[in-house]
Amino acid sequence: MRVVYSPAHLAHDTVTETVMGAVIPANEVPERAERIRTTLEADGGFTVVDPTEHGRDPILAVHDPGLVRFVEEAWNEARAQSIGRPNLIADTYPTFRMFEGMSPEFLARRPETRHAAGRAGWWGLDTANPLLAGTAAAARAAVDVALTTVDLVLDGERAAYGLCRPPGHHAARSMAGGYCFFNNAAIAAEAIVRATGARVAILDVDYHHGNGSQQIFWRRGDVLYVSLHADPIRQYPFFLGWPDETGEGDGSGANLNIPLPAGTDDETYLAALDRGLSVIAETPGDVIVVSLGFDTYGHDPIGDFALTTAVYHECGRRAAALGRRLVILQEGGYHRPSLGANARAWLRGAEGRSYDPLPAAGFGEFGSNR
Ligand code: Q9C
Ligand code: ZN
Repeated sequence: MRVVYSPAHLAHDTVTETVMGAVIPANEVPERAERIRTTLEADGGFTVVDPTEHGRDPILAVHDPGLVRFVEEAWNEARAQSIGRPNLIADTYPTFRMFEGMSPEFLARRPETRHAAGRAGWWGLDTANPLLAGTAAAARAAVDVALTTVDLVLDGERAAYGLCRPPGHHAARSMAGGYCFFNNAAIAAEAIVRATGARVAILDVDYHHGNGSQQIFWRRGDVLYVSLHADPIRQYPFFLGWPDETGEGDGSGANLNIPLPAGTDDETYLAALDRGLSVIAETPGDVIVVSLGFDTYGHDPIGDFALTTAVYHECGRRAAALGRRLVILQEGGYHRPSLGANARAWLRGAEGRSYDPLPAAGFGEFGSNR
């Protein structure tokens, strides 16, 4: 299988994030993608290829131009405003309650502040997307990785894998958040719709609900969004991901949320996956965009599921068994020692290769995240 990878992600070299205000070592770090790449290279069955440049237009097909401008300008702007921090993290957000009573027309005329941290809040959901000197280039490269993966599949590959970093599924039309800047999977799905005229399904198996992907296609019947995720009653993104969110207008019935409890194990997960896959099978279309996360793993530091490496092989096998072509894009997954083995298992399953587990070398099953 072809693996699309760009080293541009290395310059999005996050060091810290905050949890409820406390500074902690970042979870979404360059080592994640490097672990996956090196494990796939060592397997021998994968070929790593460079992305090709696709420009801004496919990004603007799903995102507000203001968000794209913000990501491109923010770092230099923060420097120009003498905000001398290693990274830019917002602390003030325009929650909708601030505007209660104001008409949509009035609201649409609220000007964008020029303060760099204010802009980060205006275009952001939360504090989990630190912006650094290399962020804009990395976010652009992640989109090129996704679109090159689309090209490979539209040119005839049954399946291809885009090692996107930063991830994308929390980024909505006008909003970054949750380690995400541009929504790689949504941009890929939109590009497929435009190239083929056919319907596309997004299968989101990251541990978190992909609020951004859901929002972008909420009123769209041509892109089906199916997500398995931690129930928002206990987990980020808290405000979306509930099962009654099924889409509106043309998108009515084209959104399926399957929230899952803490401790979800392999068996429960596979039953939920089968439910999601059967809905995809009932919908016309030939390509599935997979938002692939490994924060469902039993040892993930921010998740609470109990999945094993072996089940990822079975998940990949079942996703491929629908007979559709797969554009597989990396989202989350934060237990660094296991990421390579988990990605390898999923992708080997999707390709119809045996599981053939790696010896437990490299990390103990109860090893640290380092
Ligand atoms: N700072 C993805 O998996 N909240 N994003 C984390 C700790 C945000 C996860 C709280 C989690 C975002 C792509
Ligand atoms: Zn996640």
